Amino acid sequence: MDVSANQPNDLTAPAASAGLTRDDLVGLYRVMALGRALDERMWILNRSGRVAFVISGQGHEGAQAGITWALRPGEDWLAPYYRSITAVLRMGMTPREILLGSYARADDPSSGGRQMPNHYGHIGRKILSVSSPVASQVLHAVGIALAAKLRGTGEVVVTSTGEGSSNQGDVHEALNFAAIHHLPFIYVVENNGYAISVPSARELPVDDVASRAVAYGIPGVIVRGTDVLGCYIAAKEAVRRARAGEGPTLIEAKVERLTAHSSDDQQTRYRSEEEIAAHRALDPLPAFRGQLRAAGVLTDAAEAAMTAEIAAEVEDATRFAEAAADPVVEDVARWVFAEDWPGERPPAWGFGTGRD
Ligand SMILES: Cc1ncc(C[n+]2csc(CCOP(=O)(O)OP(=O)(O)O)c2C)c(N)n1
Ligand SMILES: [Mg+2]
Repeated sequence: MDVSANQPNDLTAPAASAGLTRDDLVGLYRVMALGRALDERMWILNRSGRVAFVISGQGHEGAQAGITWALRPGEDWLAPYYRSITAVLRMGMTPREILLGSYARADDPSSGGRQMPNHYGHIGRKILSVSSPVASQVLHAVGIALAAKLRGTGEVVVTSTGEGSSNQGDVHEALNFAAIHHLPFIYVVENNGYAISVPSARELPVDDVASRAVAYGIPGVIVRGTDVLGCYIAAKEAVRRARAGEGPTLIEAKVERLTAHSSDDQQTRYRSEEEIAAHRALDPLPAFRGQLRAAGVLTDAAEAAMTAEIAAEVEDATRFAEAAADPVVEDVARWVFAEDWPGERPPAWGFGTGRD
């Protein structure tokens, strides 16, 4: 089901009927704009030799903001992937924390500087650390969803991958298990049409990853990344299902990758200038901004203030991370073993017993 086929011209009425206030709409746009500005800064830092690597969320912001807006930050779980910058900002990571990761500083909450840049993670915000083998987080996320169900916490677990990664065996195992056990789990596929240089026609024998949901007996919903409201509405229903014990949902967001795969890739080797320009026209940021401006939700004054605030936040994060300390060699084995587990230790319960 493609729920984004007809996008409203004036989104205030459908937003209100979806339970979103004008502040929500501005908040959605703000987190997208912050994600974009921070991402653009990372490229500057990479090209000027300050950070080693960037893998970008540009083009994915609308889907990530809309979907995560349906979650409760700090209570629900996110198992992100390397393009999830806007999603992790929404769930509570700060620009300072994110750039500490880019600079591989000691205080990087993802891993104390051990992970690649953009391999987000934050224990306190219930954001799992990204593993480089794509889609491995999908099984981890289902494990957390199983724990949430056994403990009756009411938590929902969302994970995301690209469409190429959706072909990994882990995804089949995860969806099969989550569907059988009606777990509070949402699988988001951010379909940007490429897996590095491989176009989707060489990755998938079907047009829509969402069509595979039928094999698990779960809903498969398609949304467009330019339709932020549609992304929210789809996620809200998936969250409702999850909390009601009705099981998982697969959401496929059709998005654009507005940059090369990463800072180590040159996309003009495999994409024409015309194609890149056409995809730029599907940038969710100006699309959503236009909707908010047309609806009178985003005024000149509000936008000017927001732009200045975001610029200051990105500048502050850069200075902070630039000045932060590197990890020390004596700490290299820390976090390998659980000698310093932060917070509550996980109970040692056996599978299917429900409790310790
Ligand atoms: C198991 C595994 N195989 C291959 C890779 C190398 N790799 C990293 S990203 C990527 C492409 C993934 O494409 P997609 O899932 O569509 O995500 P996108 O980068 O387009 O958002 C590949 C093949 C990897 N990290 N892990
Ligand atoms: Mg892709």
